[in-house]
Amino acid sequence: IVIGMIAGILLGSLLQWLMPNGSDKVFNLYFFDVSLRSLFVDGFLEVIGQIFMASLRMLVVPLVFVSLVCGVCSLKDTSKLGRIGGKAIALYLATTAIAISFAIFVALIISPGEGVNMPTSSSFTSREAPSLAQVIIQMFPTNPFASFAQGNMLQVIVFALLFGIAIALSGKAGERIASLFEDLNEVIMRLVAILMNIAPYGVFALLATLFTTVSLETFGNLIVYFLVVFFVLLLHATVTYPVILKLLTGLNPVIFIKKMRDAAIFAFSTASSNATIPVTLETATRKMGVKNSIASFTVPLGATINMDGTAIMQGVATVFIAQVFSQDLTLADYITVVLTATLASIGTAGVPGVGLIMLAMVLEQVGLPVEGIALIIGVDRLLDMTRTAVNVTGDSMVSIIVAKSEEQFDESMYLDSQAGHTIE
Ligand code: DAS
Repeated sequence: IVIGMIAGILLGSLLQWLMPNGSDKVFNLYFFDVSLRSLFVDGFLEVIGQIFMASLRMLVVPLVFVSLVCGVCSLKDTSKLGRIGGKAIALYLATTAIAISFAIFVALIISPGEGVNMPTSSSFTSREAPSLAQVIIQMFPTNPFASFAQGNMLQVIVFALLFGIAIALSGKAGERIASLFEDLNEVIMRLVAILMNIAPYGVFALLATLFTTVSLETFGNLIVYFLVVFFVLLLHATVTYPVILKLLTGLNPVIFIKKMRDAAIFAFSTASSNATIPVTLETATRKMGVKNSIASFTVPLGATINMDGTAIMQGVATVFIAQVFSQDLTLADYITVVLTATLASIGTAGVPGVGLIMLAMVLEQVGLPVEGIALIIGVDRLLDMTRTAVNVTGDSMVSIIVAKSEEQFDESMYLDSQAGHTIE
C-alpha cells in the first residue's frame, strides 16, 4: 500500500507538472490525437480509483450488519447477557465515546487539514444541520431495507442490535440463525481480506488522481494527521486508561501498563485484536489476576465491540478530511460522528484494516467525500498496528474493572510482578 501511495503521488505530481493548472497535453499519434488528461486522469486512473472506492463502500453495510449481529448473539452463549455483559458493554462504549470525543477535540485544535482546500468531486453540499433530537430519532429505521439500500448506517446499526438481541432470545430458532450469521461473518471477513489485497492499486490510482490537482505540501498535512492520531492513541493508553483504572478500582495503573507489554506488542505486530485474543486472555488471567469466568467473556467481547483506538483514528480522520475538502461540520455532525463511530466500533471485527472500511461509513454519515480515505490509507498500516494495541489494552482494562466489581479478581496476582512468568 505504501508503494502504491508513493507511486501514485509521483505519477500525480508528474502529470501535474506536465499539465499545470488543469491544462491538457495532446500527442498526435498517426490518425488521432491522444489527450494525456482523458487517457490518464479521466480515464485509466479515475476508473480504477472509483472501482476501489466503490468496493470499499460496498462492504460497509454487510460488514456492519453481520459482524454486529454476531457480536450481540455471542452474548447469549455465555448466558451472562445480564449484569456482567451490561457492565462490560457500558464500559466499552463509554471508553470509546471518550476516545473519539477527545480525538475530535485535539484534531480541531491542531487542524491537520487546514489550508489544503482540495476540490471535492463528490456532491457534498453544506446542508441544513439536523437537531440532536432529529439525529436520535432518525437512528430508528422505519424500513430496515431502505436503511440498507441508502447506507444509513446508524439505522443499520440500531436494527442489527435489536435483531441480534431478538436472535439471542429466540431459543432453537435463534441458535440456527446465529450460526448462519457466524458463517456469513467468515465470508465477509474473507471479502475484507480480498479488498485489502487490491488496496495498493486502488491507492495508487486515487492518489495519482488527487495529486494532479494538489501540491506536495499536502504531504506535510498528512504527517501532521499521522502525528495527531499517534499522539491521541498514546495519551489514551497512558493517561485515560490509567486514570479510569485508578478511579474505578484503586489499583496501581503503572503495574497494568507494564503487564500489558506482551499483549500490546503482539497486537501491534498483528494489527488484529482477534488474533491477539489468546495473548490478551493469558495476560488478563495469568498476569492481571482476572478470573477466567470473566475474562473468557469480556476479552472476546472486547475484541469485537471495543475499538477505542479505531474510534480515535476515525475521529481525527473525519476532522482531517472535512478540513482538506474545506467542508465545515456542525456540532450535530460531530455528535453524529461520535455516535456512528462508537456504535460502529461494536460492529468492527478485530482484523487488519477494517477500521478504515468503517471510516467510509462515518464519512458518509456526515456527507463527507469518501475519496478522502485515499489520502490517509497510505499511512494507515502503522496507525492500524498502534490502534490495535490500544484496542486490546482497553479490553484488558475493562476486564479488570468488571472482574473486581464481581469479586472475581486476584489482587495478589496483580501485585506480583512475576505472575505469569513462571511456568506452572
Ligand atoms: N485492526 C483492527 C483491530 O484488530 C482495528 C482497526 O482496523 O482499526 O482492532
